[in-house]
Amino acid sequence: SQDRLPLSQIWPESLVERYRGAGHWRGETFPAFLRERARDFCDQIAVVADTGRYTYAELDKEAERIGAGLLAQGLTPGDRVIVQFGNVLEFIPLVCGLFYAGLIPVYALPAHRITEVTHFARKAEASAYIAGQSYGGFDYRTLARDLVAAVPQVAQVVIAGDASEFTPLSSLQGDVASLPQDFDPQAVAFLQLSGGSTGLSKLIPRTHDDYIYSFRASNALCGITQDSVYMTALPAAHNFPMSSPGWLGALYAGGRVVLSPSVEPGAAFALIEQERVTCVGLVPPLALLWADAAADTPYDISSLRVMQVGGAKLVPEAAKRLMKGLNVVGCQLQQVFGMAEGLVNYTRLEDNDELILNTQGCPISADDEIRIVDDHGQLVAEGEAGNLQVQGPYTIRGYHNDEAANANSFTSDGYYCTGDIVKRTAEGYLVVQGRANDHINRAGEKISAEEIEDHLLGHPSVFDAAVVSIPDDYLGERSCAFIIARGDKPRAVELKKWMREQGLADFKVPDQIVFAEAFDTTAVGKVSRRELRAQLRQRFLDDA
Ligand code: J2J
Repeated sequence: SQDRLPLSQIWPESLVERYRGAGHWRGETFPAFLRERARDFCDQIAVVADTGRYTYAELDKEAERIGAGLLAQGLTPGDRVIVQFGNVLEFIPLVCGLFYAGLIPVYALPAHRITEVTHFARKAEASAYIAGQSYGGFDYRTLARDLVAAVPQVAQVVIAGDASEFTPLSSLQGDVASLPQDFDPQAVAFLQLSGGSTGLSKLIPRTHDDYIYSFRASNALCGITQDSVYMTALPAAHNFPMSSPGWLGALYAGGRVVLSPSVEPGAAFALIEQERVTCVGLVPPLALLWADAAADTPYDISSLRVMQVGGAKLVPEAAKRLMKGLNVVGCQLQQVFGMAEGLVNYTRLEDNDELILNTQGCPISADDEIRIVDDHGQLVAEGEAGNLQVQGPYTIRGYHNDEAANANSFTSDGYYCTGDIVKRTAEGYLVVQGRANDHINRAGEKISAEEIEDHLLGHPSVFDAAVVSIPDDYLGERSCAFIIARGDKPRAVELKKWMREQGLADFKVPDQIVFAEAFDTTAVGKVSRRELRAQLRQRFLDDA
């Protein structure tokens, strides 16, 4: 069946026994826990968004309607369904409905465009695409039309809002008795997206057992209970606000999820006051923006107890400023260093300031096995920086349908090579030093240099291109494309406009374009792309 992991990606039996024995894997499944909460917390509010709210009982009913309706449309349990939504009310019951129907969500981000979504549809062999009519000024029906033309296997399109020629989400109806009853906790529940360190994003198969463990354990480390109100301000489909502990953690605890359509402090603070939000997860630039705005906001945000910051490095100086700002409103800072492939590290709420300011936390689980190795795979001395590798009860052992990536990203003994360079402190906390591969972390949005270079080379006036990350005060890193023109130099604004017209996520358009006469290839005859990128980056920084 399509929702089973291939044999090569299943955890070895000895680990399965260990994870079960330790109580990490409890045989829970998404449909089972959601139905249980619907019973236990029926009249409590589960989800709030700008257009309305659902109690747990209403969420359950709506999920049943959607799940049964999708099966009635001809989808079969195990089919992959691409979902692409912003932070809107429909997203949560839709995802729950897919779980109820045994359909496998593939989580596209709202910023993704036809190029990315086509890639996901092909890799996942998706049968359906479900999106909101529009979000952030973009009409997803146009994307849907291009997608079905490019990937005929996508036979169903369902749209929330004005669906045009497609099936309206609100019209779905089916026989609730058609929903499957038995779920395998070790089966794949959904496909998450990788940050895409090389080339296009890869698909990450997460099972019921492993993912539920990750947010159940996160709840305990982040103080999430049935009294918690968790705000999703980053895109709800991203792994951080979904599971660390995210909106799934909040639902698991019987708490309340508040979807903020905006990351702008004014709008978000109004929601925090209104819903008495207790916890929110942000990327560093937003966290700093919010902390500054908190100093003289007219809104009462005193309910906020924990602000989590992750997705990109929070440097100690920024952390200090942040902590000061948060202290004023009685809110704690928690650093989060995680990845959609699995491993998540947190500073603990009871940690001293020293650890919270200077480290990215320690792993969720005593069974997260961390190795820090040099470029030859040898363990580095304690306290030295090296490549972070991990295996554990919620870290994947292979990407979905991607042999080439698997050969590069996993060791022969099943560890995931994160691509992050880290140090470990005496306390066992990790400090992120950088990345091993060429990849730009633009305020938490990951961009592969290789992918952007490939796109740029498609332009008739681009002879060669090298994309590098440049330190940026606000974004942490920004992207800079060095370009050798073919014939007349194109104008930078035209190149950027052309990139957008290729149907690429906006955050991948280079922030800066610098024309070069030639790339230095003298050193080793034919310089590697990595070496070239490093040279260009250094030259740029020296000139600045
Ligand atoms: C430095 N780099 C970080 C941090 C992630 C929780 C939190 C974040 C993500 C996430 C996530 C970092 N300092 N605090 O999925 O559940 C960089 C690393 C990492 C990559 C993963 C979660 N937190 N990073 O950001 O899959 O390079 O997940 O390998 O998008 O982000 O990116 P992604």
